[in-house]
Amino acid sequence: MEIVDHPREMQEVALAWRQQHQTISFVPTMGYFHEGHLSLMRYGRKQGDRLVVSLFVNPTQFGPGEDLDRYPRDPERDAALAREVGVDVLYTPTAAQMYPEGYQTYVTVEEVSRGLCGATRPGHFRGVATVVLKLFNQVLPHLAVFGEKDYQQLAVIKRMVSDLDMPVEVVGRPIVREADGLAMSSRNTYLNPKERRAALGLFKALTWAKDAAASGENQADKIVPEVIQTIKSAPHTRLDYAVLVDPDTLQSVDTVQGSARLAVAAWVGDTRLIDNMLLEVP
Ligand code: PAJ
Repeated sequence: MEIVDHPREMQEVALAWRQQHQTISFVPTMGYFHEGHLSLMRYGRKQGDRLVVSLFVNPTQFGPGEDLDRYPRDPERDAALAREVGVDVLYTPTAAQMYPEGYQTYVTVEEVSRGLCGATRPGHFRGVATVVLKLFNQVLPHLAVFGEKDYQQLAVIKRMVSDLDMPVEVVGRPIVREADGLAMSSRNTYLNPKERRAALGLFKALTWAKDAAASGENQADKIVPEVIQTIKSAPHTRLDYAVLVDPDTLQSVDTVQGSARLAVAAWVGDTRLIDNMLLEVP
């Protein structure tokens, strides 16, 4: 595995591969790898001749007062895990290389970015879309792999790629969970033992809703209030949102027509957690 830390060098490596007709899979990350990240890498490994993983804690997607400074980091462990998966290049640019002095270009995906996490974290998806577009231009992937854990992020990236005619295929992969159901996240490390137990409220609420839908309940006004109640009643927990949405547009729906996504976000202690689940009504 090679570690590349400069955008120009990354692009040269990618261009050389492309000249040899090799296909490039790409997994963008902010590091502190867990099984969720590794599952994306293993998928990317199988799909392409070459696999690039980027590790960059992107400052433009963090708002004032968010956790940019304390975001968990362990570059040596990450490099060892990436090597085990068979990553060809671990790409680790610095903020100064990504956003040199004078930098002023940003991408806004208007509507998909607006609700859900976009409402609580203004500017977040502008930062995400911008850095992902830059990374695509540096890594030149044929295939880019994202997790459904960040469901709105996946929808934003798909929209951007389609709107801007970008020659890359975007694939979303299932959420990887801890044994008890908590969605894996680098931010779970912020939780103390009491908060870690309380954090299960999100999964419990989503699972209840999935079961209710599977038993034929298709009305949002029957499902969502119960989900809100379950999350609110977990200790140390403050609800941000619980919304039933169309899987592509992320507009909220009143009725589950076949399938819909239930997306939730809550603070457990000071840690903001997100999760979501596919609801299917037979
Ligand atoms: P990060 O939070 O490090 O996540 C990197 C990728 O891993 C994302 O596609 C995310 O959806 C996926 N992922 C995280 N937890 C997962 C889980 N439990 N199961 C499956 N996939 C999971 O998302 C980002 O970084 C950044 O916003 C980024 C796209 C790199 C842009 O800066």
